[in-house]
Amino acid sequence: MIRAFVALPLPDEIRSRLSVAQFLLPLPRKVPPENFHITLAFLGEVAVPALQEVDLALGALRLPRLALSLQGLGLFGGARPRSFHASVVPDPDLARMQARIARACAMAGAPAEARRFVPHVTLGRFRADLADAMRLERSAAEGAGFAAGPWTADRFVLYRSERGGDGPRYDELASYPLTA
Ligand code: 2AM
Repeated sequence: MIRAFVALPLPDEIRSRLSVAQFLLPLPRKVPPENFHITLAFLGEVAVPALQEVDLALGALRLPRLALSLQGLGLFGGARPRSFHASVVPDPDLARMQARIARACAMAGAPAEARRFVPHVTLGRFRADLADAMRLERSAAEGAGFAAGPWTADRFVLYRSERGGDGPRYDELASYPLTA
């Protein structure tokens, strides 16, 4: 079984902008900049034959390039935040792309975890107590002016995620071009 997900990688320039923003945040555990990405479909543990079907299905999709931007910082998890992120500016073409990729994965036998699609780049994950939560909320509010991009997304990637002591390690299993 392989723990897998589909995501958009980020260009170096956007990664650097995010790591500067991240440096200034009081995050207990920071996602390393090489791990920054925009998740499109989290597949969980997938058997190798199903993953091969997913690869074929994703390779057969013809999806357009997208101009994407980041705007603002936020928290997921309500009163007990679990993660801190930069928000992707909502884009109907991105939502369509995500839906088509999720459908292709499901038809290939690896349904994505059902979560409402809120595109973002996770900067830190943690278990926050109330004091941390308030500090992080303030940082998110102060980060409302954070903006990066636009950049052109010209590919999407099937990643393998391996859990390690220092956090997960992501490897590219396959890359699929987005065509103009
Ligand atoms: P997150 O950034 O919002 O935490 C790889 O783990 C990617 O898949 C992460 O970006 C993570 O989203 C996303 N993901 C979605 N559901 C997940 C789950 N149940 N477990 C781990 N990662 C998940």
